Amino acid sequence: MRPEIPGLKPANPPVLPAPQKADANPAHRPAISQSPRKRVRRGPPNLQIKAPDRDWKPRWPGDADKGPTDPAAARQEEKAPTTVISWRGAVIEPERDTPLPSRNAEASTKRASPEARTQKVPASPNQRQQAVITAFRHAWKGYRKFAWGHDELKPLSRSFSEWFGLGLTLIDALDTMWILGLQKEFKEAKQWVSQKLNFQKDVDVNLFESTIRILGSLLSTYHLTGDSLFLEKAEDLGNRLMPAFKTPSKVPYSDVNLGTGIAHPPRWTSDSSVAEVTSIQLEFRELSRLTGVEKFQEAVQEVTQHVHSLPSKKDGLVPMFINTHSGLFTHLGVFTLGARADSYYEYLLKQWIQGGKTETQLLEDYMEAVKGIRTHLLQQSEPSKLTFVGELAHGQFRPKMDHLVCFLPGTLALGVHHGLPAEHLELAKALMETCYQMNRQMETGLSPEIAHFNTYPQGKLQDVQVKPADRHNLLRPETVESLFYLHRLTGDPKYQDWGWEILQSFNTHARIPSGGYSSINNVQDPDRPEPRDKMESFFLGETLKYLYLLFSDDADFLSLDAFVFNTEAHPLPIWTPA
Ligand code: DMJ
Repeated sequence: MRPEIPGLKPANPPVLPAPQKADANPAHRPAISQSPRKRVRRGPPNLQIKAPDRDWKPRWPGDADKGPTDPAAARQEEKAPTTVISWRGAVIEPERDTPLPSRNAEASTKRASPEARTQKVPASPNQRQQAVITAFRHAWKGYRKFAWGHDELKPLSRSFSEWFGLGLTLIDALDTMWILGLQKEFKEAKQWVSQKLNFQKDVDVNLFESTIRILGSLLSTYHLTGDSLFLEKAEDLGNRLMPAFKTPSKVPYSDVNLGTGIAHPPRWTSDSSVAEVTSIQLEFRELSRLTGVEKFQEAVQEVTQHVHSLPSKKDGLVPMFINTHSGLFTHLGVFTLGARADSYYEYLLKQWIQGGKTETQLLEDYMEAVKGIRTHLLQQSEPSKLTFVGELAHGQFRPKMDHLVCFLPGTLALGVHHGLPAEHLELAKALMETCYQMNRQMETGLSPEIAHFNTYPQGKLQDVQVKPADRHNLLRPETVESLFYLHRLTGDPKYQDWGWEILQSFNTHARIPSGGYSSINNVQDPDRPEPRDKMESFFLGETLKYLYLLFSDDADFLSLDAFVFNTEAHPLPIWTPA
């Protein structure tokens, strides 16, 4: 039975289709001709690898026979204060050995699970969606020609860079191609996955990044296509990531070697980022549900439970680092919704949604965090009174907001779609306007990586100020991601218009004529935006996907009642409510 939360508006139950059924990127450390588009039939085929158990439920540590075994965790649990939610009274350069793809797509591999999530055939793309398809094809043209099978395109040098050596862009873009109806491109990419993708490789990968981008995309593509190839690859990767959890605290190390199974923290610390260890849950839980192998979800639920029990939060806000040995938060007293903490908040809500809104603790933590944001991090800028989310460092407020924080309006809106209070939508709308202005007030129309807000009336100063070190744009998705949710929630076409402006700006300032798009150094100089020679995989995995979905008026396509998007924009099914 689902626990009732007093005051919670009953939400539409997620509908399962009938049974056919802080980041660690180094960049953040510092046309195929378009033929007339045929109507593409999307939707899953038939078969089955292993049917997910429809009654499958996440197992929380302590649910059954086992509790936390780590003494530090146990100590912290003893001391942990009771979470109180008061919301409306509720308690609640590498090898160049990969050949170009063959023009012949391989024969279809065996088909998979009847439990793969079905999709209605979407309407034919409208004009704006066609423009996204054109942008995708241009990006793909560069990747295919100069970086095929490698991680990231360097569009200016017409080359590539490796991070994990796993064809990151190709994998991250798989479900986008499916969604955009790019059958030919999808088939070529699938052939590469089938023939070339090999996780038995002596390579260190970042647990979080490989989970959200690779595992997430493989699972999502499995659902959209019903093709067991993608689930097999996902399970192989999941197994190889598991050694990361073998730490004294069970809070995972940041890195793991896929070939040797040796996991380790970064060289300079034994800490992991809080966002990284708490934003792998959607994917590992889904992998368990699909395979019936519980160890994946057990490992991540243990982390969730442990982080839930930790002290040193501030009204639901978490520090940015956690030690893998002690299991305790470190670098205490600094609170941000930006890098290294961002998706912790996102995954509280999204796991609650994924699990059919049964795991009340997740909702409680989310609601408390939203309250904490309101209390400690919200201020208004001058002269336009834009509501922004700043940072708190040892009691001092800093009017600094990463573009990464622009995921928040979308997440708040998603919560409202699932029954959370309307006041969250009001906050979402205000923050959405701010994120739009972070783009609009720049000469290129593209947001800087970090904005500083002017909080005192000072002559002609604009609201958004940018420091020279922060004026780059990495083709990030967060603004358009939130525009997508805000449009779905409100139907207000202004959100589509704002997204359209941003797409134009990418085309004007980041498009490289020979193929691909590039991150740029200076969003304030439209004459010399200085391309940085890198196309991030999330430009194809997220940014263009969210733009395409934003421009659609079909709310049933990838319905928010049937799917929840992971933090890399890969849609995963919402489980049947209990
Ligand atoms: C993506 O990998 C994900 O959206 C992640 O949550 C944050 N960083 C990038 C995009 O900005």
